[in-house]
Amino acid sequence: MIENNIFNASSREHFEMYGFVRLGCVLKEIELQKLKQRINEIMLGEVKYANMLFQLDSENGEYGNAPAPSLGHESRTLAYRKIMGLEQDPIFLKYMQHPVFRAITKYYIGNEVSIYRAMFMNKPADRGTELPWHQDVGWGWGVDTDPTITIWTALDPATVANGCMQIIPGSHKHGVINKHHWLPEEKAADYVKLSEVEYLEAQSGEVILLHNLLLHRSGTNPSKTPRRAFSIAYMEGATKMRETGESFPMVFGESALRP
Ligand SMILES: O=C(O)CCC(=O)C(=O)O
Repeated sequence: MIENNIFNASSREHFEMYGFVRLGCVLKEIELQKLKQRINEIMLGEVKYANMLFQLDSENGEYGNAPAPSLGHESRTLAYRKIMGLEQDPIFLKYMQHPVFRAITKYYIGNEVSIYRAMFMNKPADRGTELPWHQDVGWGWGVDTDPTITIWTALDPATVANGCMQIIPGSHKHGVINKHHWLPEEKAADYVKLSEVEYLEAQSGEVILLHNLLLHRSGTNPSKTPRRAFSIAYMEGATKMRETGESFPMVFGESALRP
């Protein structure tokens, strides 16, 4: 197994115990700037890919009011809430295939690794949409395995003021609470104690490994600075959509995409 000073025995122990671990920054500042520049070019329609999904924020910040995502770029704005399909972009794909992420996915998944999603998650300045407490459950995603690994990277500093992620450390140990993803209202008091909520503030470029069953949420962004992030859900290469049998883009292994 590849050891490095970021993903090592002590980070694995922390991840297994708490359902998350901070891995620091794996990119040089100049490479981080390229990711930030590229996501802005994609939001502004200066770089286009046919199969990317774009979603705007909800008007009132409520999750249920967020508009449905549209396929392909529609409007020139830095206020997108979510963009999926970033593996189509060579700069993002190269980042997704970083050697540290290869070591992590090899350890927890194996040689052949696909992605459920390569997702830009944004809380635009003075906007943002509430994301309620949830786990990222394979059943809810419609896939035939239970993916466990998400690698989340802050592209801007994530703070309490601009809607950083909130988590319940150790909550992955409950297993699947609701196979449909969301923490049901009637169960919230059992699983979310305010004293246990941790605000996952992060520096620009900081990478956090998350267990998919870790309860997490995030709020809106009333501040004047955006909170951009990039989230990659890795899974076994053989994973398929339950209903259609469709498979997913490979990022590691024999038939991995190349930037
Ligand atoms: O970035 C956020 O606020 C939440 C992201 C998330 O839910 C995820 O990456 O699974």
